[in-house]
Amino acid sequence: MKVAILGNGAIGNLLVLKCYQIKQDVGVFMRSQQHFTLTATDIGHQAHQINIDSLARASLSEFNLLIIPVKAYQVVNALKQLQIDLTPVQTIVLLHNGMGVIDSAKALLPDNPIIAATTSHAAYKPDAQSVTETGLGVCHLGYLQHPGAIDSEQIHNILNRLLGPCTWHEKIEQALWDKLAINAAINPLTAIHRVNNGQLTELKYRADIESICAETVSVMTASGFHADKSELVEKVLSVANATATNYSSMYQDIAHHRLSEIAFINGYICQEAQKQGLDVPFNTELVNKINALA
Ligand code: KPL
Repeated sequence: MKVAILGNGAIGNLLVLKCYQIKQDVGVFMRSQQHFTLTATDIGHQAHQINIDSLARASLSEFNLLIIPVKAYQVVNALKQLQIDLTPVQTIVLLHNGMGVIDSAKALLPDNPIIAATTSHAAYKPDAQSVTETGLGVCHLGYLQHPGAIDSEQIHNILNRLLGPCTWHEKIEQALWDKLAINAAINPLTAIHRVNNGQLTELKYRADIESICAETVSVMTASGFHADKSELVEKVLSVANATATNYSSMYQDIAHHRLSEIAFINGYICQEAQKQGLDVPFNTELVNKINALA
């Protein structure tokens, strides 16, 4: 079983570390061919030096499983570029925050098994050649199309070992929405107020969290998904608490003047609200504020 990872973001590098720990051979594909030593510090503060030789696109077809842990806004472009070198027997895993790329991914790779995944495993990338595992989490996965490839059992096994504990879903969209609903409150508020996740549990942010969650729940419910406002507010506060010292990915993107995933988180809520004829003024304002900061 050959595993490949696209890109060297924080989660991509974390997956390289996990492969190294379970002695799974892994190929890494980057924008340019590079050779470097990744310093990967695990959750027990142990640093590992891992040699990375990024591969040429042409060798992509040798891999059974390709994990794509890039930002939501990079997924469609990445798939367009990979499309020609992929064969239909290769399983693709999409692993990013936010929603809104599923239809494009299916249209670009109509014959491949595609898995969507969402994880709370956390990592921080202090520089291009280092990664630090900052939190052990869980992973939710499910097929978007073509389950049951010949090697699916082995693929599940590897994903369970790399990203476990894993929950496999018949319908992954509910789990993707559940994660998006948490990100929709934590990510923009931490970026706008320049606070870490833990500070959001202060009472002064409660009204904003409640308003965002109320809108998210109304859109989820109208779109046919399960959602409950008090459960969601509780969940947001518990994730903020559990990741108290983390700076959210959106905080970091804005602080480093990088593109944020706002269009795929609160922007996605606005887009789905429009389809359902709902007004979501709080989410709209968050999108505008984050875009103004970018
Ligand atoms: O997923 C996250 C993110 O930062 O994008 C949370 C759960 C908010 C953890 O920081």
